[in-house]
Amino acid sequence: MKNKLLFLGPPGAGKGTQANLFCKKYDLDHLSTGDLLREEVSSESVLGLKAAEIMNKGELVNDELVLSIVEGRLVNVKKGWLLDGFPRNIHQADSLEKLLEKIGQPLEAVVSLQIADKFLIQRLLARGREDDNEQVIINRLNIYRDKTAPLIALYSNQGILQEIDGNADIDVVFSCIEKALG
Ligand code: B4P
Repeated sequence: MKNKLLFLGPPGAGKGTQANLFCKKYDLDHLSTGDLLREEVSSESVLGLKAAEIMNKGELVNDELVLSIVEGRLVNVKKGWLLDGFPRNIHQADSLEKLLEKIGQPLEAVVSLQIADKFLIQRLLARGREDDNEQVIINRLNIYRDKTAPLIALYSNQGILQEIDGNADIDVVFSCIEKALG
């Protein structure tokens, strides 16, 4: 099973849900920039307060902050890893490539979870996190299309992209991912 992974997808596609299941079963280090940022927010640090304001508008947090969080974790990693929600734009993807080159652990596969907007909006409204209201969700979807979706072509050109239908039951999506990465 491949164990240097990245899960990509629009907000609510199930990246976090699937990454949790996958890391538990295959004992990987789960690196979710969303979770790490939310931890920073709960600590009420200066950076956390700044991040909260941006996240609650559905925008992307400053690249340098996110990169320093990821770098701090990846340089110490002792097992396989899964990046969830990072990179989210081309600049983050370039920086990731340099970092992985430095630590000699190239990305082995990228899972792109695909699902129509109407299902995403229903899921996120049902989840009801602070950044899950309709106006903010629409902003997050627009930013995804503009900044993050171009990464699909980037990884497809590198021959490491696996496209998975995210509009199915959680265990069905999970089996499809396992099959694609096996
Ligand atoms: P994230 O924490 O990454 O969250 P997300 O994209 O909204 O959700 P995800 O796709 O993980 O969905 P989930 O599994 O939870 O980002 C939040 C914010 O952090 C961003 O807007 C941004 O501000 C900031 N941020 C994060 N990373 C950043 C970066 N690299 N750079 C800059 N800023 C960054 O699933 C959603 C819901 O659907 C859940 O309730 C789940 O139970 C349900 N669900 C999942 N799979 C399902 C299925 N198959 N069927 C039915 N329901 C399902």
